[in-house]
Amino acid sequence: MSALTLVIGNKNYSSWSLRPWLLLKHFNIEFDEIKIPLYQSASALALEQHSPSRKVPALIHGDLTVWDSLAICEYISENLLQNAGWPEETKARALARSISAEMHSGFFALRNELPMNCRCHIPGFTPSNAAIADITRIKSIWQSCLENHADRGDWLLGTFSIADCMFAPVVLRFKIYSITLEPILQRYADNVLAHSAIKEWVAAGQAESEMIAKFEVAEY
Ligand SMILES: N[C@@H](CCC(=O)N[C@@H](CS)C(=O)NCC(=O)O)C(=O)O
Repeated sequence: MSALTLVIGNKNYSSWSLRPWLLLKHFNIEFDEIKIPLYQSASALALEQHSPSRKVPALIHGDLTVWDSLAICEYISENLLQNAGWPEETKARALARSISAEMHSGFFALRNELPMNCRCHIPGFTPSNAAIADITRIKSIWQSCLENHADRGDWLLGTFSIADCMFAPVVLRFKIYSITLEPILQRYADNVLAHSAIKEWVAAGQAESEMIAKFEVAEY
């Protein structure tokens, strides 16, 4: 058993769980997983046992529990990666933190209307105006990050960072709901989708059998 355990929800649905999971996988950090299938009769008790917020993800490291996706990513970067979770350069690091925090605290319409569901593909989806505004803002963030850091690599800030983990579920949502992307953004999305850890997560999510009705968005 590893000293590190990440408590997650269903891989098919739990976008918050994916974020620190991807960070750990990308940097080849060994960890155990406890998966709590959400919104079932046993879920509340299991969540209460593992997470002070009664939500996933939570990270257990020895006798310490850290909860909430962004706090977990910060903890991993600081304590297990010698800060490699964030870009080294000050301005890029500030930008990475800003867009990660914006993702963490916003985009409610996108998150509500376009829930992550790895088993789904919805070709004719029409987002509301509020969701379109979220999508437009995300595209603009990606575009300016990619254009300004292309000399350092293919990720949002050039090198892979927590910002890519925070936006990875959005990449999946754009694919699931067939959101059209400009070529530079599509290249980024394809890069994320080609990541071995993302492929592993999606395959595991697709193999799950639990159904959560409110995340099963019908075509409309
Ligand atoms: N702000 C939290 C959000 C966590 C969250 O909402 N997790 C959902 C699953 S993706 C959850 O645990 N839902 C179970 C419940 O509310 O009962 C984070 O960033 O980790």
